[in-house]
Amino acid sequence: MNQANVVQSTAVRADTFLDDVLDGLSRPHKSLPSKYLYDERGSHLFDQICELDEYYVTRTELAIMQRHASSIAHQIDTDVMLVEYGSGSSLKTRVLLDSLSRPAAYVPVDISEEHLLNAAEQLRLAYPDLKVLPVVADFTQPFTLPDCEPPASHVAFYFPGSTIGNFTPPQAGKLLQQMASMLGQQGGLLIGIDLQKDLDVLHAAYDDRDGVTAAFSLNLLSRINRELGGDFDCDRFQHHAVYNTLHHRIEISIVSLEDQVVSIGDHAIEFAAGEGILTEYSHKYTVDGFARFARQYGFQLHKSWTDPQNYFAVLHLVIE
Ligand code: AVI
Repeated sequence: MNQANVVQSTAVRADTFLDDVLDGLSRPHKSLPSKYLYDERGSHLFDQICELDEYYVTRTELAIMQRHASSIAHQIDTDVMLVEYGSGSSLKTRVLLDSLSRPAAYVPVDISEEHLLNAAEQLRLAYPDLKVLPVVADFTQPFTLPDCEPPASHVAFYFPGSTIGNFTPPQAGKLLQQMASMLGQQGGLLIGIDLQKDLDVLHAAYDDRDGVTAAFSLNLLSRINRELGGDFDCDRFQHHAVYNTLHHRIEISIVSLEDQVVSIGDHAIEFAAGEGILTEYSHKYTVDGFARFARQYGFQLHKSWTDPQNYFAVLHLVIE
């Protein structure tokens, strides 16, 4: 594809990986940013997670989108600039695009340029009449929306997958605030959120019997070994996923099975037996709770759709 069509918004800094890892592992409660779970192998493992019987999230959201496609598209309306937070490689995007009449442009936003451009190319082939204007950016930071001709009448943000759940409430609030300030008065946000449910269902979804989620977590240690010269022995660590009923979130950590010292380049990191590295939160909401939360940042719940089991919800929020 023509590189000139790509809007490069935020420079992506690779050299911060080491700083972030050393910073996270030197804290009293060790942690690592979840964005580093998604290297090539991690993304591949995440695709496998999405196919698992236990991981209801992906298929449930897709089913909601399929079942309510026309009603969802109706809220978003014609001449829209649809801006997706993510590369747009999922089936959900296509369900939405299939149902929209006359979108002015489709703008996928992703930090991974290669992944973004591949997905954009696939969409151009599938929708030859659609203007696809990819933006390479870290969407947790403000970015510039591309111009399109003729201009769109309004903007709709699409943030599927319950990815918002991986942010802490302050981070999610900051993102919603940024979205609200980028959207005009006519704009809206279509967002997927995972709902609170039976603990057994949640535990199985984040610690599946085939160990795919465990491999996804532990790949972060292998990535540190590969890219930063670490010497983690993955057999001496274990994936751990537990639901925190106070904060309504799955907390995923990698737990050291013994006292040990790990090197990353010249740095030595000590682990006590049972000590964890927090790698991910996955918050679970109620529709009302999320609507209340979003209201603090200028959004009002306009409409919501759920599945028959009430496992997942897609919300349309508009600027108040
Ligand atoms: C990407 N995100 C919505 C997933 C989730 O369900 O929170 C990440 C995940 N981590 C382990 N399994 C899935």
